[in-house]
Amino acid sequence: MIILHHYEMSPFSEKIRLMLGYSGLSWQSLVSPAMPPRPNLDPLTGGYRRIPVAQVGADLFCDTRLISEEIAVMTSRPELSTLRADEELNAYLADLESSVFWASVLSIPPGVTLKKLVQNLGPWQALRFIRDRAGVGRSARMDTPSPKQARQQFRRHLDEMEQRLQADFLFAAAPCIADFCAYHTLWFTHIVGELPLPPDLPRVQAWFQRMTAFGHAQRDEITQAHAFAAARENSPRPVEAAFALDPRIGNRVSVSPTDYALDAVNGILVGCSPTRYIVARETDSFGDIHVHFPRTGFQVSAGDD
Ligand SMILES: N[C@@H](CCC(=O)N[C@@H](CS)C(=O)NCC(=O)O)C(=O)O
Repeated sequence: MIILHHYEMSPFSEKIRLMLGYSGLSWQSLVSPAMPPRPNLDPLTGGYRRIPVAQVGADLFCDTRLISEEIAVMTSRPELSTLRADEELNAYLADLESSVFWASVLSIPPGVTLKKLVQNLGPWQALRFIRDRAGVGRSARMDTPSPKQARQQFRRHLDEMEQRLQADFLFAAAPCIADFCAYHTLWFTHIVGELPLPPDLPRVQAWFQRMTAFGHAQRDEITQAHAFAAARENSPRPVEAAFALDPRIGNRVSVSPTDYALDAVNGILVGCSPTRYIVARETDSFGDIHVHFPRTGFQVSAGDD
């Protein structure tokens, strides 16, 4: 059973929750704090700071790109994976995951963000959250737009979606990974940010309702103890022989994102496929853990000995 470490207001988590709904895959939910420290997760991943993370036993999957790939395999729905994506789709996804995502976040009026944070976290934690995210912003290796530019950019994106929506979904009559990547940014501005769906974009509105209707499938809340027991009582799944050919296999490495929230995970590189890195961590509490990262957006460097 897949465990999703997530929090309610997280747009990237919403992408995965909706994919689980679309696939009809029951899942276990462990709600993480909205900022580090994350006692439910840090001991498992060894320091990856982003949300969501998926867990199956002693395997941890970081980044929604890889979580989507896992759901695609588990549910035989290749349309949820980027593996078959052509150049056009890949370029569209890259834009959605970076500039459109930041345009959506920065479009939301600061007063609404503050209100939601205080409602969800209380005043003291809301303040901590703002300081935490300011720190993430300062260490980021990417440019973000001003709020005015963000609103214009997000509106241009929605106009382009309206044009693109000639069928029920963005690329065809059935949804694919792009629909889920586009959904979570609009979910964030509309549901979390309380901005109305533009009334002059009827296809975008209908698409949003169609996507929302997938729901979140059967979600069962679990405790940290349950997630830890799953890690302790299982071994990582075997690494395919074809993933053990890279000359760096067996080296101590450090894997980190290349754009923002740059915290690295250290361990031994045990797998390297065209799309993922697998890092083994030997832990006192759980035994061996494998942490999986997509190659896209992550870098591997020599780790500390
Ligand atoms: N590329 C990542 C992005 C994930 C991401 O940025 N998540 C946000 C929350 S929605 C995050 O982790 N922010 C920093 C944090 O929560 O500590 C993915 O697809 O999973």
